[in-house]
Order: sequence, then C-alpha cells, then structure tokens
Amino acid sequence: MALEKSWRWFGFGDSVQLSDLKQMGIEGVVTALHHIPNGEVWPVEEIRNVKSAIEAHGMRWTVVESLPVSEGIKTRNSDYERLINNYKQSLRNLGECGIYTVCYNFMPVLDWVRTSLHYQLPDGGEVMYFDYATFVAFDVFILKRPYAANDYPDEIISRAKEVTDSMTAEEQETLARNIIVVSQGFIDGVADGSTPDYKKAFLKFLETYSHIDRDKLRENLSLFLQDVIPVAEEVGVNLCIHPDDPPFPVLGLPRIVSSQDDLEWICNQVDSINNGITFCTGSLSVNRQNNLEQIVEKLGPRIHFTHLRNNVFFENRVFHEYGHIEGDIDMYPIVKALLKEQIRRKESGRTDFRIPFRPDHGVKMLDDYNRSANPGYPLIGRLKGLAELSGMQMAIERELKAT
Ligand code: DNO
Repeated sequence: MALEKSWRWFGFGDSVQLSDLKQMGIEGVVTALHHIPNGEVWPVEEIRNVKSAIEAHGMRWTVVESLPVSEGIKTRNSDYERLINNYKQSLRNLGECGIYTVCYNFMPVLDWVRTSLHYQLPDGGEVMYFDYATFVAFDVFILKRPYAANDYPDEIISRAKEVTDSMTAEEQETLARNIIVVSQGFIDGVADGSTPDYKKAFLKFLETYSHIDRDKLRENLSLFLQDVIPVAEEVGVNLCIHPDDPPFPVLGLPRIVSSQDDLEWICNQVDSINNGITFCTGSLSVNRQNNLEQIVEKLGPRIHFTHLRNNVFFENRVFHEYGHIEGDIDMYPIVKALLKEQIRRKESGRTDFRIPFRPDHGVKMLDDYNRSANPGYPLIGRLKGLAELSGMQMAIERELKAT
C-alpha cells in the first residue's frame, strides 16, 4: 500500500479549499489550530470543529503540524510549568478527539531559514534559496548581532561583506524581514513584524538563549520528552520531531536535530514508540553527511510522518529547493525504504502501519502566480510533486510485489 497521501492545509483561510483537496486525491489533511496563540491549550471544541470539517469532505485529520513548543519550554524559563501543563492538555485533547500524530520542532527562536523566498529558475518557476554568505551578511552586518563575526571563518565574513555592499538598503530590509517575520509569520514566529524596531526586539529575544549551549538545549529537550511522552502514551498520540531546517546552528543558537546521531539520541531519551520523528528529506539532506535511506532503515519504526522534498546543492551550505523528484536527492531509494518500512510494520501487526507523507514545499509555477500562498506552499507545484511521488510509489510497489 502507498504512503498516505497528505497535504498541508492552513485552515479555513487557506486559498485551497478542503473540497479541492478531495479532488486532488488527498486522504489525510495536515493542519494546526493556527489561530490559537502559542502556549495556550487547544480546546476540544476547536479541534472537533476542524476535524469534522475535514471529515465532512471524506478525509481525515491525519497529522497535527505543528503543536508548537513554546520558547519558554525550550529555555525552561519561569513559565515552564504552565506551558508544559498546557502542552500536555493539548495532547490529551487531541487524543480524545482521535488525532494521533503530532509534529513539533525544537529549533530555538527561528523555525526554518531561507535567504530568498523568490529565486527564479531559468524556466520561470520560483523556489526558495539559502545562501550561506547572504545569511552571514544578515547576521553580522544587517542584524548586527553582537560578536556574530566570531562565529564564522574570515573568508565567509569577507564574502558576506561583499554581499552586504552589493545590496541596496531596501534589499537588506527585505532580507531581514523575510528571515525574521515573513517566513515565520504563518507558523507562530516570535517576532512582531509590525513594529519598526522588530530587529532590536529580535536581538533581545536571542539573548534569552545566552546561557543555553548545545548540551543545555539537549538536556531541555530530554526533560521535555520525559514530561510529555508518558501523556502521549496514555492517550495514544505519536509525537514526531521535525529536523532543523537547515541542519546547522544559526545566529549562535544551538541546533540539536540535524543528524542521524541526533535523531538516535532523541529516540533513546525515552524508549517509546510514541517518541518519534518526522522524516523530512529536504531538511536532513542539507547535512551532506546524512544518508537518508540509512536513517529510514535505522529509525523506521519511529517515523510517524514524512515530508518529501528535493534540493539542488552547490558549495557547502548553499542550496535551493526544486521539483520533488528532480534535484540532487535520489528519491527512489528513499521512497522504496519507506514503503518497505510500511510492509515491515504491517507484518509486525502494527495497525498504524501507513506513514503519512506530504509533498513538502514546491516550485511556484503556472497559476500559482495568481493565487495567494504561504512561502513554499504553492498549489500547482506541490500538486505536481504529489502526482510524481504517487506515480513513483505505484511503480515501486509493483516492483516489490514482483520480487
Ligand atoms: C516549513 C515547515 C516547518 C515545519 C515545522 C514543524 O515549511 O517545514 O515550519 O512545519 O518546523 O514543526
């Protein structure tokens, strides 16, 4: 059986309707209660409301992406008790409503980072780009994070200086806004972009991590898991952590979900099937040491959700996104490994053997230019990816049956 065809839907305000998704062959909807402020409990009523709208269209709410982990949980500040109790209550409420897969991440301050949200491909399509020197330009010369220059080799700093000098003041502002506000806004970003001094406020926020290094953040993640996994077990919810995107430290902040070792370490903190991972090819592949097929083989039973997306890689830490089965990641062995994992699960008697996948991000193309969408989430580009990945699965399944 193919992976469960899923789609990220941003709720009732999304320009793609639930009826459209049904027509596209979607089985599982991936969504969140985006209107509930970070750190508050997700009420049963509100969950039911979204769930029944999805079910009325003949689909199911298959994954919550994401139940955000508040910064106060990541830093274990004085509000920890309240925040963790709210998190647990949300998990209980989701379990009570029959929603059993919950994605989250543990990236400090910023979720994903790109330096261009509108990179033009030669054929007129548009994708998102990450250029390391441009990111360093933002960090050192535009944001002016204190002592940021100490974090980078001289060679990168001088390239970053050239990048900064080549930009107009307006371009610098757009870069800062994209990183701090635009790409975070639809997923509970910490910065309020409406104030002119949002960069200053952001810098202040970074300071809340001044005493938190890699070991400390790991400890905090471990404690978080020890707190929430027993509740997840009790209510039958599978939690699945999303990897860092991109998978290396940014802005002097530690990132601890970047490699196979990190994922194994996380799975070992609480040895429970409910303590799982979101397997995101786009994020993990940027760490060129990661062997994605091997990750599926090693951690398969803990993969509760998968994001399939491709990249084109240039020199170290420079990449752009691309069509789902094109690009530098060979999707065939990865998809095959996921399908084999499903077979293994089924044979071992697991009822949740189907892994939901969604075509993650996509090339903006054709009618996408006339439709509003969150950065990275064009309809047509993702639909193309869904179709390609579905065809690939059909062929692999035939192949697996024949052997
Ligand atoms: C961006 C997404 C991330 C992801 C979260 C999961 O497009 O991949 O925002 O949803 O990191 O918690």
